Amino acid sequence: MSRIQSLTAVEVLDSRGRPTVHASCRLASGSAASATVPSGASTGSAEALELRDGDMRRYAGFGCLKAVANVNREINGALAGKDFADQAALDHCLLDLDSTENKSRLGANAILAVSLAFCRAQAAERGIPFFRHMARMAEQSPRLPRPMINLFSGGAHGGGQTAIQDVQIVVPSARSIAETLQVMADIFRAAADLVSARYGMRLLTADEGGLAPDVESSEAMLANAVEAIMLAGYEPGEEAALTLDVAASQFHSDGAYHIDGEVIDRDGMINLIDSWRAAYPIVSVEDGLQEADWEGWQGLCGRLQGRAMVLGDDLLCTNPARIRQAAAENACDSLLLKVNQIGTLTEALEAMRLARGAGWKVVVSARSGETEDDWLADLATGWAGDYIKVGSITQSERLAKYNRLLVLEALHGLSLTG
Ligand code: 2PG
Ligand code: MG
Repeated sequence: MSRIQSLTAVEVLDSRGRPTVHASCRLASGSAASATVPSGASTGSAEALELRDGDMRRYAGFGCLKAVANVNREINGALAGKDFADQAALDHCLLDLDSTENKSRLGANAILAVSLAFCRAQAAERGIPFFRHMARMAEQSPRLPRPMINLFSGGAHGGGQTAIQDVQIVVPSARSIAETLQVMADIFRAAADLVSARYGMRLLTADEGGLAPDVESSEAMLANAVEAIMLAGYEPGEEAALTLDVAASQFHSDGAYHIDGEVIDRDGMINLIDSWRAAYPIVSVEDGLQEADWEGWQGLCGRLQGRAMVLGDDLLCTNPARIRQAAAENACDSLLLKVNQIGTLTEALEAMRLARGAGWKVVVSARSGETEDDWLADLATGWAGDYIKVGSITQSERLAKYNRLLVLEALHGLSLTG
């Protein structure tokens, strides 16, 4: 049993300079911990509600003072002095208190910040590292996830110069996090030189620290990525493969996809993705179709199955009900797990278990608006995610997570998944 003594929150800023919620949890035993929540730019419509103030005089309406006040007053008032056996007990209490379908009353940002801070405080109370506490909660042996690292960004993350949002690199042959990051640094440097020579671009980075050159087409991002891999001295596919976040909902309107000056339908989109897969070493395709096209996702999954992962982000929103539907309909074969899409650790763990039960892969993901907090690295390791997606190897809000993985690898004798 852990007794909460106090819960407090503060408005802090994320990597885009937008407010977010930082919460602290003090237990009666004297153990205490804090956590900060991230925020997305290309959000799925089924995500839990991030409570923003809407006061245009502060941070263009993005202020989080209401969410912060909800922690300091109502949540603290209801939970302080109470005992909780475990994370599930705490989270269910938060859900009951909010009592809405999508956490719109108290805000998923307020609720998740408390859920995470309590979890860390319990780990401290038990005197064990956070990843180990997460592993016990999930009844898993901890394992390091394989990073999917951002190289190029377009779409909502790169100022919209191309339709597709992110081209990432995985290093399938790497035996450690350290080796993965070293290979990735070589590829990033080669890519930076390449885009500077080809597009006259200075080294400016997108939301997640990836390069965002003014490419002529989405496919040019793929070709440039393969060229950068080779320039860095690696074998495309074997030593460095591509994963895409198409984020197709972002360029779907009026029943069609608007991509590279063309207007194409669902079948056109499936054919285009499959042609990319045939021409480039692509091992995973996230959000290849828009979030409401369940039938189309079945077609895409049928086409790519066994060749590349069909990864659901906006389609699933880490929502157990949507994951059940997707598994029943064969709409995808892997889950992008973003804790703030659903709003509590307990529900995120349920999402993870459902995905595993369906035989899916799980990619634990950060958001495009992040902070220096590194809890995601412990979660991905403790819950033994197959992959972790954090963004580029530039910018400290990204490196906080990679650096934590390096420390877990070096000091805790953990090894890389799969
Ligand atoms: C995504 C995420 C992370 P955002 O679409 O997968 O890259 O972006 O946080 O903007 O939703
Ligand atoms: Mg995505």
